[in-house]
Amino acid sequence: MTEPENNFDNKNQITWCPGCGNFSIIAALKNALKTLNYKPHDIVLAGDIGCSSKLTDYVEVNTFTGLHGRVIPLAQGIKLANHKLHVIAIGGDGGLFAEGGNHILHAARRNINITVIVNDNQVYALTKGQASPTSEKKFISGPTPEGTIENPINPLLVALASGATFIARGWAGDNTGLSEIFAQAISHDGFSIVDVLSPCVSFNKINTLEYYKSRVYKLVDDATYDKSDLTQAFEKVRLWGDHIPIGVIHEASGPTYEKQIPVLQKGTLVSQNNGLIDTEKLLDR
Ligand SMILES: Cc1ncc(C[n+]2csc(CCOP(=O)(O)OP(=O)(O)O)c2C)c(N)n1
Ligand code: SF4
Ligand SMILES: [Mg+2]
Repeated sequence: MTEPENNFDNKNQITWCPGCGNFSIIAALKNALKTLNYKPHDIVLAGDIGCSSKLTDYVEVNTFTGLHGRVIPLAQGIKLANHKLHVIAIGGDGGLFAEGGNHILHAARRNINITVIVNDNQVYALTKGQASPTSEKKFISGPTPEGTIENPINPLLVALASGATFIARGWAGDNTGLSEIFAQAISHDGFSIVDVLSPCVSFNKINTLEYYKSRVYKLVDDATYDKSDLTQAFEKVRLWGDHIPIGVIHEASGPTYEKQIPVLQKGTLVSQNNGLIDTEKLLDR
């Protein structure tokens, strides 16, 4: 008997604002999971806190939500407990690049096989629009009425410099392209990060869909671009302004963290424990 088609849909009521970039991200993600022919029980979506992380409520897979900024440690813990699972961490630019900014450096240098998807709306959206680490300089918000005086960070440059073996930039306005990027990121054997330029229609009136429409171009259309070449990747990832490349910027291979841990070669930790861990003994120690 063939299994019924799975769309990863559930019945939870979606509470995002109409026009929010999260709609494109969730559609692209479900489509990527379908393309990869993954089953819901093989996937864990780990969420941060924020509008973006509500996505975990709307996809019919295993989910777990932690504290703001801590989704990467959470995802790594899940991966190490059961490395057979496909683990995807979802969060926003605030949680992932401010509160939890340090975690990207270490997950990237470890090359642990998880995928990080960032809804980069360049604002702390859930808390009503404060400037985030990727907000453009002079961004006006409640706490910065005269505009921010800090420069934004380039998160993919940071990830690349930390040793990430897969980095990509997506755009919510290109849903098909986004889905292809997600599929490549999730099937990559190692740490992958996709930074998605995504509109927050309620609190970011600068970086709208229209703003990016005239600026983005697809790297796949550039036949001379070699994503395995680190020098080219460093050049491309720094481009910003009138011409912003989207697509896979860098992909390389290397041993994953999990494959270098001897005990994991005997099977998953959960299977070795029969799913039972004596917490009393652990606490006594
Ligand atoms: C440690 C901590 N700091 C602050 C908050 C309050 N807080 C909750 S959501 C949020 C904004 C989230 O922004 P972002 O991560 O960019 O996600 P978005 O809502 O934009 O998708 C903040 C500041 C919190 N919950 N925990
Ligand atoms: S506040 Fe912004 S990010 Fe949050 S749901 Fe509305 S449009 Fe989306
Ligand atoms: Mg945000």
